[in-house]
Amino acid sequence: MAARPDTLHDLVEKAGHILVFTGAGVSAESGIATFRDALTGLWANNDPQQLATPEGFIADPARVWGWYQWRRQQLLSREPNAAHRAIAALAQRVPKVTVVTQNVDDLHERAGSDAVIHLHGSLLTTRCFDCEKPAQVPVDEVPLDGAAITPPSCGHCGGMLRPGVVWFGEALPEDAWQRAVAAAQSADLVLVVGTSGLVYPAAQIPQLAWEGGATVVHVNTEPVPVAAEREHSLVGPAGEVLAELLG
Ligand code: BJW
Repeated sequence: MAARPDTLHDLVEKAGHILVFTGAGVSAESGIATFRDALTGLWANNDPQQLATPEGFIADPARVWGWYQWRRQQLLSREPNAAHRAIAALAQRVPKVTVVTQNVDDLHERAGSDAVIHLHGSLLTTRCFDCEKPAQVPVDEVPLDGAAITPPSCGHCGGMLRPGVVWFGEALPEDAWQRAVAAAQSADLVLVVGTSGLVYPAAQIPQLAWEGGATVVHVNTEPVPVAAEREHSLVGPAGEVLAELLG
């Protein structure tokens, strides 16, 4: 449904609790690849089944570990963009803002958002594939290109270390999921920023909020089909659209 921008501005100004639900598109303007872009996405030249499943890790741990170490290294050189900053600044004006992200980067936190809920884990954490104890692994300073690197061994049980992210077929962290559901149930406005909405159960969050009476505003470079009342699509890069909407 189309809405006049001043109507949406009013919704932001009057909201008591805004839920910001983000995906890879919010970090695209920081130079971090999205997943499903046909040309530049992380899956364009990679099979998700081989890189983002426990089975893929077992089949070729060095390939998967090397890919994630390359992404960790890349993240360290990236900075939050205007979208992350606009979202962080929102907390100064609205009684309550909850940021729920599917992203495994830390750009919301570096922009100043507090208590960000990460549904798909973090690139910056590592744990044992077998005993699940956390471990600290520095990022190599030597430039990595995604080449295979044997994962380090767990100091407790000798198992292989793995990235602290959620792969396909794995459960989301229960506490993060419960907090995201609770936020969806109490928000009166949801900004859905830069996600294809294809991956479940995360994609249920905006729907749950809508069912609870919230207005849902999609911000995406592609138009998002909106069938319902209280649902709007704003088209454009997240940095620009959010600066306009929230500025
Ligand atoms: C811009 C922009 C700009 C670009 N500005 N916009 C129900 C039905 C069918 C299947 C399932 C189902 N329920 C579960 C499943 C299975 C599966 C699933 O959803 N599969 C689908 C592919 C069909 N889900 C799971 O397996 C989940 N686990 C689970 O269900 O467990 C059950 C269980 C319970 C109990 C015990 C055991 C199991 C886990 C899902 C984990 C997802 N993990 C990944 C990888 C994380 C690690 C890593 O980074 O490598 O998470 S996959 C990947 O997709 C990543 C993302 O967080 C996620 C979502 O992607 P996102 O963020 O939407 O990115 P894109 O690229 O898709 O979209 C970017 C968007 O931005 C686009 O729309 C652009 O247009 C836009 N954009 N530039 C604004 N500048």
